[in-house]
Amino acid sequence: MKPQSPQRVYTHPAGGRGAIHAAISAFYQQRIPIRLIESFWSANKVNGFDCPGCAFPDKPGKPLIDSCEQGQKAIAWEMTRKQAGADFFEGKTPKDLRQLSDRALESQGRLVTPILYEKSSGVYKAIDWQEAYAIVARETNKLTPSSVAFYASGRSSNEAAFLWQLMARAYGCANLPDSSNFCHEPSGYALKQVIGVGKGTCTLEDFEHAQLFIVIGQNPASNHPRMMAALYEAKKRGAKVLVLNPLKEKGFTHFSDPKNLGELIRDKGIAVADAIYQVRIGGDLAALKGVIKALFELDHHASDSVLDHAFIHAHTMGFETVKQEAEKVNWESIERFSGLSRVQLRELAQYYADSPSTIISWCMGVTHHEYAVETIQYINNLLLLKGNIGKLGAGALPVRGHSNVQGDRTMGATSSVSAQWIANMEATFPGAQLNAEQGRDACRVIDGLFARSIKALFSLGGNFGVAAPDSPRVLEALTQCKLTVHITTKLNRTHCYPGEVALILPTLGRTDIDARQGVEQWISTEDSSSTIRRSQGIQIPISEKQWSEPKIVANIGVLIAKNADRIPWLSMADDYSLIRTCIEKCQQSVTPGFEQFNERLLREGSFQLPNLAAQRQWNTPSGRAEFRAHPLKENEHIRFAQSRHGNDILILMTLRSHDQFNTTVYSDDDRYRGVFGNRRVLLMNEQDMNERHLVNGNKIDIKSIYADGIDRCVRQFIVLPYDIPRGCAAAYFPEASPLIAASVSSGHTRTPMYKEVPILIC
Ligand SMILES: Nc1nc2c(c(=O)[nH]1)N[C@H]1C(S)=C(S)[C@@H](COP(=O)(O)OP(=O)(O)OC[C@H]3O[C@@H](n4cnc5c(=O)[nH]c(N)nc54)[C@H](O)[C@@H]3O)O[C@H]1N2
Ligand SMILES: Nc1nc2c(c(=O)[nH]1)N[C@H]1C(S)=C(S)[C@@H](COP(=O)(O)OP(=O)(O)OC[C@H]3O[C@@H](n4cnc5c(=O)[nH]c(N)nc54)[C@H](O)[C@@H]3O)O[C@H]1N2
Ligand SMILES: [Mo]
Repeated sequence: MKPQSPQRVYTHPAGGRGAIHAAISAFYQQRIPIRLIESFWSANKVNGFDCPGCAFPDKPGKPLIDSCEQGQKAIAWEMTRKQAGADFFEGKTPKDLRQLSDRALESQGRLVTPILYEKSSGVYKAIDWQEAYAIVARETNKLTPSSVAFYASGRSSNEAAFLWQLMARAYGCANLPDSSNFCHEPSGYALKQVIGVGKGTCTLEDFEHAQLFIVIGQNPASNHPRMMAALYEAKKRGAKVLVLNPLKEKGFTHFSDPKNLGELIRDKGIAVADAIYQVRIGGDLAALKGVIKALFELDHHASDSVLDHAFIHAHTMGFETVKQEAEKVNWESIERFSGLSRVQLRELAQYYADSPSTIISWCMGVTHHEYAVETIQYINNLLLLKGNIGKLGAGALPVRGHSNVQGDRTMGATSSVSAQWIANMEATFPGAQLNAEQGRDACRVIDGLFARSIKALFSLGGNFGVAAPDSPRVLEALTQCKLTVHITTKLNRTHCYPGEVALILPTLGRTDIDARQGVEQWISTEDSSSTIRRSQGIQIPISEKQWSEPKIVANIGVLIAKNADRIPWLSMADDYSLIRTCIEKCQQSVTPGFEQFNERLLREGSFQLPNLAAQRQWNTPSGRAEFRAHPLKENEHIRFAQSRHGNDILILMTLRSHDQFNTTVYSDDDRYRGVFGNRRVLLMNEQDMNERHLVNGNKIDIKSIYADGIDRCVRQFIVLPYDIPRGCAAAYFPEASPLIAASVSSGHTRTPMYKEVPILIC
């Protein structure tokens, strides 16, 4: 009998009718009352709320109806009127909750009351806020601060993130892991070293002027649809778009902007990419080296230089080392590592040479790798060679994930901050006792959980145990904790793995009205182009027992901080402008551009932080933008696996489908990739399947091979033939996450190698 396959051909364009249909279904599925649907148009508008989807910047004068399907799904998911109340939890054990799928857990709806779990009773139950705070304080104060970790996901506001790090440090703890550790950490680290700022240098204005876009390791049609729309507009005005990706993602081959009526009627779009280079997983460093080698060849042969020697001379250092490295590296190894031919890489170099202004963007296809930092510094090398930083229509664009992940960092919610930041906090809150150490990041917290030296996890949003590598082991380790405290909008799997004492605290989301003493509060966020925006909810919360993140954090802070009276916790909780005044003080000499933070947001709704690199001011030790040369190296973990199993090893990348937001899975379909009704699939090259005698629809088990010898396996996945380079495979996050070793991470930043997993099919 022929095995059943969830694969179907999707002939429609990405975007287009499908996007409108999916957005409408999301409103319907989440039972959003019709009268509230118009409020969706308040997303990213002055007096509206910041879209809780991705962090791609938005146009100030965008049309009334925004066509971002993904943003609308994220909003519908948050605005749902469904609720998981006291009745739902009453008498349930963690085992009961674990029976539910991830989707079923979140589909219960918004959390509306604090929930307590105690190992002694074995069940969850609803409690009131005062009791919840008293328990958190009692349990936290029993622990040594260094054994506690405070995790933040990137959905919170600047105000909540600021209080979060203040609370942790005032309690005596610097362990502040955040979702950036799992995400763009290598981008910030790599860029800070070479251009002096760890953020992207582009604005939306640059998007409108760029002549060439090189999009590396990113799937914007699914994860940053507003960027996809901007690429589509750029293409229509004649700009070129090149893609480096193992997959020919649908948005690049066939996309229609849902706002284009003609395309909507014809159900047809355009090919946005001029070329897609199907690089091998982990092959980008080699590919970039190839492009640079080809660029030097072109420069050598051209009568007019293709490089911007004036810029290189005036602004950079290290040019010679990169040039020598480009001469030294041979085409054979570039081709072997990248999986691309020299003809392809020379073609890419020619496009680049011909473009007067180029933006290079990247996302997780670059950062979730062993040599992420080296690769990003090569992206920078390529940009510097043609002076593509600090020029209109050009720049480096690490496209952030969560809507406020960049802002959380600017607010110091991270394990490693500058001495100036601590000094400013001490000056802002005289007499407060703050821990000034460098604490544990996410992977080091996971080490601590495994070693039992981390005994409590606080989390401001997120789904730590599922987002983490080695997720089954991390979830299990959480149950060994003394205390877990989650401030969250909805229920997720991490909450089903409680510590001995556990609290789940229901919070307001971005779309909810946050009234304090009768006055509506607003919060702020920062997007990928460093624009800070005011955000105000528009929906009456479904329960009076949902409290805002700043209020919850401040109420815990006042109970656990040392010298708590030196910080005006409760006044800040009642008036967020006080928090913003403190933020402004703490940003002095740390982040330029925070002057009159509160007043400007009140007056203007948004403003952009200056980016020194974009003004060609280099805050590096040398005072110049730096070229950095790195040799090509094998990924040692892949090499180890190959030394044991030879060519049977495939390299696996774990991806998002079109219908999920990280660990929140909206449906089992991934329509752009033609996969329907099942997420437990492995996308493979057809020849690799033939070699293993596999056919479309076969069920397989997958195990990963690492030197630590730990058994990591996922079962009953379905193999699907797919256009992917030989030796490479893809599966969805988080279904395939149990295969990923937490101990194996990028050398510089300890970002997990979510996209470079050596696997065997069995
Ligand atoms: N709707 C929606 N929006 C989101 C999210 C979501 O889950 N849903 N998540 C948000 C978050 S937190 C983030 S970080 C971003 C994630 O946004 P993306 O980075 O676009 O998401 P991934 O699915 O991880 O996709 C990575 C892409 O990199 C490619 N890739 C994998 N390995 C390699 C490689 O070695 N080289 C190259 N060149 N390409 C590679 C994959 O084929 C895929 O196209 O999106 C944000 N926005
Ligand atoms: N295998 C694999 N693993 C990965 C990745 C991968 O590509 N592959 N990607 C990694 C990346 S890039 C990231 S950023 C991480 C994401 O890791 P996390 O940020 O930890 O995970 P999310 O799924 O975004 O968190 C979703 C949860 O946040 C809560 N939430 C939603 N909105 C709010 C809010 O407004 N306030 C509060 N307090 N809570 C809220 C809800 O409970 C929801 O269930 O995952 C990482 N894990
Ligand atoms: Mo992310």
